[in-house]
Amino acid sequence: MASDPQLDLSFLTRLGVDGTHLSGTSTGRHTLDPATDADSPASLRSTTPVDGSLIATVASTDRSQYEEVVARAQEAFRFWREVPAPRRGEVVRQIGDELRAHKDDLGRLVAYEMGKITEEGKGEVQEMIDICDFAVGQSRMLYGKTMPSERPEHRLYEQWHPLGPVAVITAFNFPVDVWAWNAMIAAVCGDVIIWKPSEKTPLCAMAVQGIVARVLERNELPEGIFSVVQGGREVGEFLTTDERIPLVSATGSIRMGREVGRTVAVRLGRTLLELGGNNAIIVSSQADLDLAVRAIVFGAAGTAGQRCTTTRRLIVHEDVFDELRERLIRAYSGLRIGSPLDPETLVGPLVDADAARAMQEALEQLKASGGEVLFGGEILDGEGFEAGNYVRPAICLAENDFPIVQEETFAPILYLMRYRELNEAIDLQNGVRQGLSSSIFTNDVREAEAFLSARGSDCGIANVNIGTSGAEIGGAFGGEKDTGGGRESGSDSWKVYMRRQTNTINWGRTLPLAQGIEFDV
Ligand code: UN1
Repeated sequence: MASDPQLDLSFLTRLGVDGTHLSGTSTGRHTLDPATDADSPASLRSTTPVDGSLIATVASTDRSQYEEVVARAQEAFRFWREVPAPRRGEVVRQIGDELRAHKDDLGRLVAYEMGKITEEGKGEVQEMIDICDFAVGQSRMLYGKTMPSERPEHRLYEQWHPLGPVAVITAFNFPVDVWAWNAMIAAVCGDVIIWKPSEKTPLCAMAVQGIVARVLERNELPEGIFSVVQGGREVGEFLTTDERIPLVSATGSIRMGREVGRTVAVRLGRTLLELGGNNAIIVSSQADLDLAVRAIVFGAAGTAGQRCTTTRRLIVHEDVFDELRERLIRAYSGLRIGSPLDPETLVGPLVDADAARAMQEALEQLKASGGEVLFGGEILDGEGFEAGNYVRPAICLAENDFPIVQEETFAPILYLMRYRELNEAIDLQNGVRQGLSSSIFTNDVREAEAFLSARGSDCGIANVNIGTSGAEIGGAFGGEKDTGGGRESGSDSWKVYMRRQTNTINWGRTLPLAQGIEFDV
């Protein structure tokens, strides 16, 4: 393995995550000692999807370490909330600069630990840099409104204050970026952040924490503005049940989101949920098929189908159905599948062999419902594919109401279905429990506007002539229905990380009551 020139692992050293057994729990630059030894079941195993081999074990956070992390976070919050927001923005600007300096290495680590191709790994780091830039600007725009008071010599306005320690629970598929969406915005808002990354990608979080820690140190800022806890469900529950954490932002499956939502709701905390998608593209008879094919292949096969915005369903007008199907099969036949570290590769592995098996089960269920696999779907074997997690992206014929089509299978499976009238296509598009992303390909402005209107797509994201994945950070990101309703990243998502205070000031010499009430004493 080491003799393979593509497996130059020096980036691990440069990112400070080389070693065989690591402690991933940290507050700022302070790494808490491993609570467990490497063989303990409480250690996480970070394996690379490249060949399934072990990169390192990482100690899980135990209860006493967790208490230490929260104590430091609370202490840091008491300081950080008083720092002027533009000064907080300056710290985030420096984090953006550090990320720029480490973009290649961190992008490679993302590829190595999670399995997306290096180009997309670097794209993920670029998205972190973009959100840093956005957050710097936002730090000068935490606007509250001033309203006219109904009473004379009164001023009525609102202002926004930080919430406190915010938990950010992230998924393996975007192991660094989704943290940044949350953490960079929350940081300029004056919150402190406790991150629980996926158990499958602990090293990515450690590397990011190392980058952030340097900035904290240079600016002599307290430990605990940014912390990391590592572990599975139990560590997640430390956070969701903890009344000291006013907001839990969680990305992952619908099942996980329901649990997080329920647990946090019981203590009347807030959640920001970004859960599964089941995203469709409608291809009209008026579509530019050249554009559509490129967008569909990137959306459905890119990231090996492991984005929450992945295109899973294709709803095609019957007039262009046969042509589009053939063009897609041709495009899929040319997709280079291989190591995510090879610059020639377009489709990397699935995260692990379990995911490949889940894909096989989904295809079996599809066939049992009467669907058909038109292309691909198999697990690849042979040299380089020994780990059992490389698959050929699949194109299938399906009906929207097949049970498996209603599910999000985190793998590259594209379900094709046909339609005749646009309303029918929109009903199919909306006819799933999830509501994240959606698109239409059409050159007909009436069709496009109908799709975007109140009777159109019911998703949080609705696009025209671009695919379902690859959203920019400037917009609010998230979806409706079982996707959880949360909005992260751009637009006014910052408000989720703050508490709103309404202030009324009487600068007169009398005490008029609102609503004209007389109450003389
Ligand atoms: C995710 O899959 O959780 O829109 C996030 C996109 C990316 C983010 C996806 N910017 O595809």
